[in-house]
Amino acid sequence: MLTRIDHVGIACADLAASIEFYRRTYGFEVAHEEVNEEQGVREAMLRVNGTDDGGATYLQLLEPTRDDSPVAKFLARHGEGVHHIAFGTADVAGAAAGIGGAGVRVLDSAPRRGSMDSRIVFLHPKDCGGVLTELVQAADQGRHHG
Ligand code: CMX
Ligand code: CO
Repeated sequence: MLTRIDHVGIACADLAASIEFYRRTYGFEVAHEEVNEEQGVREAMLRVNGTDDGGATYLQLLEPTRDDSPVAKFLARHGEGVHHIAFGTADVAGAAAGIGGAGVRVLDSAPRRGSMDSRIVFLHPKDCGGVLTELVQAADQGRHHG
């Protein structure tokens, strides 16, 4: 079951400049920054809402670390902009199996590591109405779901 929007991923050419835009324009602050070599991104998570409703929602600003990465390819084709949307779940493997069983291509055969030690899988944008979609299980979620 998908229970919330975890984050919206935004492709940007210059991470520091994007962080500064979101700080200056909206007052959002960086909650976390990391490099994920597997995904080929340097990223910043900006918290939009807190944990009152059981899970925070973030903007994920993404700058590519290498030219053959998904975000570099996206920037070359489309320029900066919204790259993907991510739904939160307490059971990412179960959610991916259910959605894959309904005919949507699941791009990761097993969950990979995402921001802040979350577990993530991607769904093909061509099977999701043109929206690259990510499923996220936060590090502190789903301990009792196996
Ligand atoms: N949103 C919507 N459509 C997209 C897209 C995106 N982000 N990226 C690619 N597409 C579309 C392209 O526009 C293209 O469509 P057309 O053929 O109609 O022009 C088609 O998909 C193929 O595009 P491509 O540039 O050839 O890209 P690839 O097929 O090589 O890769 C994808 C696309 C989705 C399989 C790849 O980007 C992927 O595996 N993404 C998942 C991993 C990822 O994005 N990691 C970075 C984020 C990490 C994180 O969130 O933590
Ligand atoms: Co993401």
